[in-house]
Amino acid sequence: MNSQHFIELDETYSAHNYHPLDVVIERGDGVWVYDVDGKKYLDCLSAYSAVNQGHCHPAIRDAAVAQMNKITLTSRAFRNDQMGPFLQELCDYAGYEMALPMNTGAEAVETAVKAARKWGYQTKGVPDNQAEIIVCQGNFHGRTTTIISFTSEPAYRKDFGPYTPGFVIIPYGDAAALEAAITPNTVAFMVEPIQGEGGVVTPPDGYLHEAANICAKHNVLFIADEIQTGLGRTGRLFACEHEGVRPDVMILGKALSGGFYPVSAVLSDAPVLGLFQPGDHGSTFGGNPLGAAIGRAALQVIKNEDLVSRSRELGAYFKGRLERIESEHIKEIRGKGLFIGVELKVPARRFAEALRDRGILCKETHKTVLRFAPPLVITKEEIDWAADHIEVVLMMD
Ligand code: IF1
Repeated sequence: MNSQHFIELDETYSAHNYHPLDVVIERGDGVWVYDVDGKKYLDCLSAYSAVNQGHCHPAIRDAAVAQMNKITLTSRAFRNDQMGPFLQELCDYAGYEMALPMNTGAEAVETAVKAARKWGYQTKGVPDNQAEIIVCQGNFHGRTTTIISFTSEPAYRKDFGPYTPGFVIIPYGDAAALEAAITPNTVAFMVEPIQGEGGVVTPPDGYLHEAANICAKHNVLFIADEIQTGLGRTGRLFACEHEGVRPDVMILGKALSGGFYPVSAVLSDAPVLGLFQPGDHGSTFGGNPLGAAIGRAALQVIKNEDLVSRSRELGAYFKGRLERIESEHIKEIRGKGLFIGVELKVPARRFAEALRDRGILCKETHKTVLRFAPPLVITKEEIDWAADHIEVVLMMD
């Protein structure tokens, strides 16, 4: 079967809510993926940072298969022997008291919104239904109706109203704007430490630290959405660590499962997550034994293979190689660790297509930004190989 057959099926039967590059992937192994025609590509997107551990990591696969042979789903009506150990290992690693497991990133963001509002009403004393949450321009936190209510990207919200009230949008990277936006009803400030979809936008140095201090001063929860930046992607376990910030609430997803299965979680301490009572939140699949077993193995791989240091060192190397490219198309190179954005002065799509033809998969974001975020198991030699091709492609007219 050649690619065209599968492309035609997608075009006929799938809603057209994406505009993918026309490469039909059949299998993956580490940093490499293979299409249905047997052609091999270096994956520089990592499923938007969900496969930090590399595609089909054998240790995660073995844990998944072993768990599939035992039990996959119990629902939270009963307990299982995987969720508790998973959350203990996760909380120990991340430095929090408690966690609430969900599945997709958007569900975890919704969970954090509910947790912050509950804390606002029950602990801070905000009057009923008055809670406000501050978010940033250029944010991306998911696709649910509440989350798209506070996006600043028209395409993500148009024709999906009516919108959920209770959110205030301020400029990203501007701590003074945060302080000015806080009212007695503000329960939380939710922020991505580096904006992914926004185009790998890194805020000014000191911003996260200052924002966290402002939140503490005004009794406002600092919520970090580390769904994309967390678990090693930026060269630290969490991107907030670059500025020594420990968020009050941390949202994780994507690489929490190494890409095997949707696993997300909200982490915090008892004063916030301890407010949940039986019946006020839940999910059929959240905390299921298969997801939990996969999550345990996925975290173990990050530790065992020292992926955080790898990301820091190889990310600096990769960025250095890109910075040496003397292309007139390049406007700016941003990012930390293996989370790199190359902003061009021209639309990026044709460069992504040219790279695909040379066996490198990446995706343009915000029309002019090429994002390079390979699995953290990439080697220096593979980076050199990729950088050589990226250089040739960016030197095109
Ligand atoms: C799409 C972008 C990346 C996220 C952060 C929550 C979520 C995401 C910081 C929601 C998801 C995704 C989803 C995917 C494309 C993608 C993306 F380009 F749209 F922005 F990664 F950069 N917080 N990001 O990045 O997690 O519910 O999807 O599990 O929606 O098209 P999810």
